Amino acid sequence: MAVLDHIKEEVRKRNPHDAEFIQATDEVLLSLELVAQKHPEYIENGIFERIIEPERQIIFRVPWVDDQGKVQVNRGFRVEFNSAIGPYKGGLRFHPSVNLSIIKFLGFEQCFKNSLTGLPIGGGKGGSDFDPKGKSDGEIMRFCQSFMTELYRHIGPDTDVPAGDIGVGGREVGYLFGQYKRIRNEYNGVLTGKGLTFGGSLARTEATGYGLCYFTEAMLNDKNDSFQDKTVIVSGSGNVAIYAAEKCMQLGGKVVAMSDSNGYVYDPDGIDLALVKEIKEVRRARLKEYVGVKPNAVYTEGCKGIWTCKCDIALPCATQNELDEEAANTLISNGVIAVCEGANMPCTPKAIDAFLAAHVLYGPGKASNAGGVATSALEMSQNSLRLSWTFEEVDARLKGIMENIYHTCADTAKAYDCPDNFMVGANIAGFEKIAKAMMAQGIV
Ligand code: NDP
Ligand code: 2IT
Repeated sequence: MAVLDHIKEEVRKRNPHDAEFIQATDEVLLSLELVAQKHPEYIENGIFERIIEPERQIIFRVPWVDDQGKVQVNRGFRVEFNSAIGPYKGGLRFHPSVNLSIIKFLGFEQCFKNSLTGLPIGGGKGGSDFDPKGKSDGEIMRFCQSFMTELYRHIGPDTDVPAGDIGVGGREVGYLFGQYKRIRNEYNGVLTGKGLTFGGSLARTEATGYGLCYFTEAMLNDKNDSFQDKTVIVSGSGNVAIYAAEKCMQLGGKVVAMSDSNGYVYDPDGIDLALVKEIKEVRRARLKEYVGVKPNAVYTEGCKGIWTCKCDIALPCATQNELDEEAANTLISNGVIAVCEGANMPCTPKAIDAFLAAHVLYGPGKASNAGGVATSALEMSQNSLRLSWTFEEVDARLKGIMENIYHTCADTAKAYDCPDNFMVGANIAGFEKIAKAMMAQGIV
């Protein structure tokens, strides 16, 4: 029996309905077996039991009034997972599928990701089952104001610093910030992803997608390869996907397919990103409209089919469990050489096993998508300094951080006799910094 099996059992006993949380903790605990065998002091000090239990979980009612004058009620969450290495830090997700399991899995992943950035940020996540689709700006504003009217008491620039995630972008962060400032009468860096006129950082919008490509490029360079002339699939067409596609093209790759939750477009001429931005960012419309403008492109209903498009590199940037074993096997038989996660936990455990077995380079999200939160931490630094850095300066720091994360994962994987297993490398390297800080701070 593995040393950490009883912890896995404990997770199941305590969280019987939380499939995503169990999936995320199982993966990390499996990697940490190797650490547990080497470090009995972590077992003696209950580090594993403590690291899988959130420090605080907040659930609250969010009442608001829609444009028809009808009262609506949603559920709000903030899971403050681990503050050993810094204030809780992580995004807010507004999507009808949001529940406690999803927020806990995201908060758990965030702890290791934030640790890997090398910056002083702990892990947390929040959100609501509110569906922003089809809502007016007024409805979004009233919802955000109601959400913050409860959340404000739990957060602060040195306590817990939320940001965006699915369904939460610049517009929502603006409304949330306005309400926080009004209630607290304080102007500070309590949120990141803010607008550039009120404390936001240049390059934060681009950071997750750009960072994903910097990580992928570092991984490919290590094998004497690069994005140059590669065919690439990017799933999703939101914040992460759009800027992943943009950087990929700048690095010489050709993106041929993108998706939204309804379906995907395949464009043999290469995706027209200006058109995708116009459809998704400006008009908040459906990706299907792409083919109305680009007759050579094909739209197919259903987002899962995107993985049947032939590619060298796949960048899943939509949501959890969007790429399963069947999709992985299709990608492998089509000759994929690298899969890097822009989304959180987009590949199922069986898909990951398939990639590792086939020696496909696999970049786990907690490493490869850490550029967003890393740049959020740079936004916090700029807010504390009360100044702003140039785009080039932030982008250069982001690139350095992503290359460093790649090498940390690769070196750690080697040190634990699992060369090229960046999942094991990321889980162990992320864990080690948190565990050392927890050991030093006593049983808290
Ligand atoms: P957005 O809301 O900007 O975009 C999400 C995209 O994914 C949309 O194209 C959306 O399609 C699609 N999508 C969402 N849910 C589903 C679903 N259930 N099935 C199929 N498609 C879906 O979010 P982000 O780009 O910010 O986030 C994407 C992923 O990246 C998430 O996993 C997030 O946790 C992760 N991430 C985000 C970071 C950030 O800085 N924003 C940082 C690190 C990770 P549709 O438009 O139809 O809803
Ligand atoms: O999953 C993530 O890392 C994010 N959604 C970004 C979090 C942040 O605080 O910038």
